[in-house]
Amino acid sequence: MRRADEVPGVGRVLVVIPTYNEADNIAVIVGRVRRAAPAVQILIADDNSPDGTGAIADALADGDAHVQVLHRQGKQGLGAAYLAGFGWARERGYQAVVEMDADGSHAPEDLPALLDAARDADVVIGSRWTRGARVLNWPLRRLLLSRGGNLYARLALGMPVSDATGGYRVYRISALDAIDLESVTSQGYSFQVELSRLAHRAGVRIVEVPITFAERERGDSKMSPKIVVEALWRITAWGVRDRRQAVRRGLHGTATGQVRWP
Ligand SMILES: Nc1nc2c(ncn2[C@@H]2O[C@H](COP(=O)(O)OP(=O)(O)OP(=O)(O)O)[C@@H](O)[C@H]2O)c(=O)[nH]1
Ligand SMILES: [Mg+2]
Repeated sequence: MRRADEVPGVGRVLVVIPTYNEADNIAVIVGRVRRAAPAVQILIADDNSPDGTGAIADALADGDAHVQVLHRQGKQGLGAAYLAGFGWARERGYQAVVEMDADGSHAPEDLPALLDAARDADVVIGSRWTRGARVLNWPLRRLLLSRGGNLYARLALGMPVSDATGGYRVYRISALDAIDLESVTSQGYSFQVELSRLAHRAGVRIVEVPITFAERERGDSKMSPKIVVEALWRITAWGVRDRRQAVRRGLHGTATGQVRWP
């Protein structure tokens, strides 16, 4: 393995980009990642997009040894695509994976800062809601949804994370090994909250880095009321479960201090 394919202090890094109908975006985002972070490898995890994203991804992979494609049978949700990408990375000996949307909301130009932070962390969360971050062109209802969702997640789960719903992250494979990924049940965006929670409970080092987040310019959002409802009820269920566990531990005198009450 050439050292040029390693990120100093982190190792071999795979950027997983899940796609569903991102034909207008995928080539642009891949080009930006290649320029911003030439050492990383890219895996496009496409759920058999009807708009031909998979064929464009194949053409990109044919022309660049740093790009590969994981074709999946059909739309199974963001979480399932990421889990498949994580497994792919682990099987091939990568030391870290990056989660990044295809629509340009997650600026590849921020990736070097995230990878830099990963030198001293197990999980790096690109945050929209920490000092120095910027959110561009988002309508008020999306701002409110994100702020409200994060506030609720923080209160319900007691996590010291400003952007538990954000999907621009670096995970060391060793951190994923410390998390029981088999137990993950989220399909949509609650996947990000679920992984934040599991990482926090596993006691791995989580660091947040401010990012510049921009509204997608091309293509359609896959955000839906169903995804919001899934996130709300799952966060509530986890919060209730964590409190029950904390109470039981307290009763038996074995509280670990892992679960923090808001
Ligand atoms: N493989 C796969 N990718 C998906 C699926 N659902 C969404 N994605 C991808 O996940 C990323 C995030 O989805 P978006 O539609 O941008 O969701 P969002 O960022 O919450 O919504 P917008 O801000 O409106 O863009 C994009 O790269 C999508 O193409 C899915 O079921 N399978
Ligand atoms: Mg998006």
